[in-house]
Amino acid sequence: MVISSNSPLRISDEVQTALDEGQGIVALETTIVVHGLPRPMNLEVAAACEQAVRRQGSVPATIGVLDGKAVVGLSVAEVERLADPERPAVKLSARDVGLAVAQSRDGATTVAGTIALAHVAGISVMATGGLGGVHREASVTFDESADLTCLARTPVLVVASGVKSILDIPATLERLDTLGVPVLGYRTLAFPGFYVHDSGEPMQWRSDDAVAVAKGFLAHRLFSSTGMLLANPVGLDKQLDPELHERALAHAFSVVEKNGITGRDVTPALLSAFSEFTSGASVIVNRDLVVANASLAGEIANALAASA
Ligand code: PSU
Ligand code: MN
Repeated sequence: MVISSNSPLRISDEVQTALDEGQGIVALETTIVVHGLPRPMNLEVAAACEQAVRRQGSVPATIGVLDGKAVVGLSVAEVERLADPERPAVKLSARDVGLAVAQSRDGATTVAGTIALAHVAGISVMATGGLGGVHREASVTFDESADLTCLARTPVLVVASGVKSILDIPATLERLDTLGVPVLGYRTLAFPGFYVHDSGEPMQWRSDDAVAVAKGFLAHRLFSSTGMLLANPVGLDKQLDPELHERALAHAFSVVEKNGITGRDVTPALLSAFSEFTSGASVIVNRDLVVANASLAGEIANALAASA
């Protein structure tokens, strides 16, 4: 794709070269950096993810909206600028990207926003920590992340450690089923619970190495236009103690209820109560799993490039 200099989409030179040469490329989101993790760990995680992708021989493409451009391949300095608390960047799902560009806003892209832009640029693999999903009170609020419907219309493979346990995990899996998005377990048939290795929900499919995942994704694309979720659990040695996880969850829900927190404030409140209750251990788990997912995505992108 030829993008003129005044195009609303900017692809970095490194990513453009990788596209031209058919190298493996991994898209990385910025919402997790700007809104999902505390400073200064957020910037460390962003850098570690890029490094993990490079170590697998692929090229990272960190995505966001900066100075009125949708950028595929933000530099380290640009990610820092996006995460600067002095310049609040808005959270951009797929539907928001165009308006953010038109109104010259800075924005961090969610999984949905990131895969939408990745696909436009010609990138088919993305890594993140947790996919958005169906919220527990969704039968009343209709709160379901646009990550799910976006994945249903965007042929990108997303590597994630399932969805956070503050969400309704069985309902999220049901929605992925309805939407025709396959869920493939990496070396497991137990759907991961983000902080914990096993959410208790089963999956139907597994692959045990990057080449098998790449083969599965390529075959899927012959028969379907949806994306795919690769569920890569946090290592057993790195997970949050499942018993502590259960107690932290109960605590976080009680804090939200006691304080009458509702709507968009619920998720941040739950996560901060969770982090406080686990003395920061939940944030460390979050860091470790995101970097592991970036590494696996790098390996898969490499395998896809080799089979092209
Ligand atoms: N899950 C996490 N950490 C995150 C997110 C999800 O464990 O930071 C972010 C991702 O960017 C995801 C987004 O795409 O939240 C989903 O937000 P919403 O539910 O508003 O669609
Ligand atoms: Mn929502």
